[in-house]
Amino acid sequence: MLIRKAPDLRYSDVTPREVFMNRRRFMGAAAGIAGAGAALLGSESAEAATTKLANVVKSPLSTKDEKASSIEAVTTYNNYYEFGTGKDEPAHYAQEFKTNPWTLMVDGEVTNKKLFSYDDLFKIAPLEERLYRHRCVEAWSVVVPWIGFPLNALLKQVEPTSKAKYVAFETFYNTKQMPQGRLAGIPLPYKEGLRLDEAMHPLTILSVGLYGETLPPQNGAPIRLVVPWKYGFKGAKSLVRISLTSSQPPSTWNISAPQEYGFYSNVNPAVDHPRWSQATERRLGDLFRRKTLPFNGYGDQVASLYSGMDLKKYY
Ligand SMILES: Nc1nc2c(c(=O)[nH]1)N[C@H]1C(S)=C(S)[C@@H](COP(=O)(O)O)O[C@H]1N2
Ligand SMILES: [Mo]
Repeated sequence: MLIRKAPDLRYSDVTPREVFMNRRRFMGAAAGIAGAGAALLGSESAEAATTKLANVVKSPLSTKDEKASSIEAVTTYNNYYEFGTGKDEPAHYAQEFKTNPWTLMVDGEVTNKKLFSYDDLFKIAPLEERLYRHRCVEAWSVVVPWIGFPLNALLKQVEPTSKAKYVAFETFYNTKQMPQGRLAGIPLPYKEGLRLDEAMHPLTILSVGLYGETLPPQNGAPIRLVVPWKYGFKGAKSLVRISLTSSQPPSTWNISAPQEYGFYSNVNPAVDHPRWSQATERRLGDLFRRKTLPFNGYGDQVASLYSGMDLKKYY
C-alpha cells in the first residue's frame, strides 16, 4: 500500500522568496549539527543551469484569465519521486541530473520509428509558450508558462499504423543518478499512457522549457508530457521512450493503487480521491482554496473525447 501525504500547504507557498531562502539557509545551519545529509537539504544548493530558449512564439491556445504562478512555486514544490518523495526534495537532489547527452526513442506501432538526440528535442516542431493550469491529484495547483510543442506534431512524423490505439510513455531511471528512487515506494521507471485521440488533441504538449528557459531537472528536463485537463501525474517527466501500442499501456500510479488512480485521470471535482476531496484546490501562493473545475477548466475543448463514457467508472 502506498502512502501519499494528504494535501497541505507549505510555508514556502505563502512566503516571499527572500524570506523563504533565508529561512532555508537558517534551517540548513541548524540541521548541520544533526547530520550532513539533513544539512544538504536545508542549505541553498547551486541551481542547475538552464538556458534561454530562442524563437518561442506565444500560443493562442494559452489559458486566458490566469496569471503565471511564481517561478519559485513551480520549481521548488514538485513531485518527482525518483529524486525523493518530499515536495522540496527534487529541487535539491535533481540539480546534478545529467540531461545532455540524451536519447528519446519513438517506436511501436509506427511506420517511421525515430531516435532523437538532446539537440533534436528542441527542433521537433516550432516552440510555443503555453500558459496552462496544472492540477496535482493532491489538490494543489499552479499556472505554468510551459514551452513546448503539440505531441501530435511528433506523432505525425512517425506515422502511427492502423493498429496504434494508445501511446505509452517511459521515463529515465538510473539509481546512480537517482538514489532516492529506491525509497519511492512505486515501481520505477515511471510510466504513463494516453489514448491516441487524447495524445493527438491540440492541448496535449511535450514541454522542453518553462519561463523562457529549458526545464529545470526537477520539472522533468529535458522533455516531459503535459496534459492540462488531467491530474499532474499524467505528465511523465524526463521521457526516454514514447511507444504507440494497440492495447492500453500500464501507468505507474494506476498499477500501484488502482482504487485511487485510474487510467484516465481526468480532473473531476465530483469524484473524491478515496482519502481526500477533489472539490477544491490550493493554488500555490494563494491563501484561500478555490473550486476545482471539471477537466481543470478545459471541458469545452476536451469533454467530447469522453462522450458516452461513465467518468465515475473510468476515472
Ligand atoms: N518521472 C516522473 N514523472 C512525474 C512524477 C514522478 O514522480 N516521476 N510525478 C508526477 C506528478 S504526481 C505530478 S503532480 C507532476 C508534477 O510536475 P511539476 O513538479 O512540474 O509540477 O509530475 C508528474 N510526473
Ligand atoms: Mo501529482
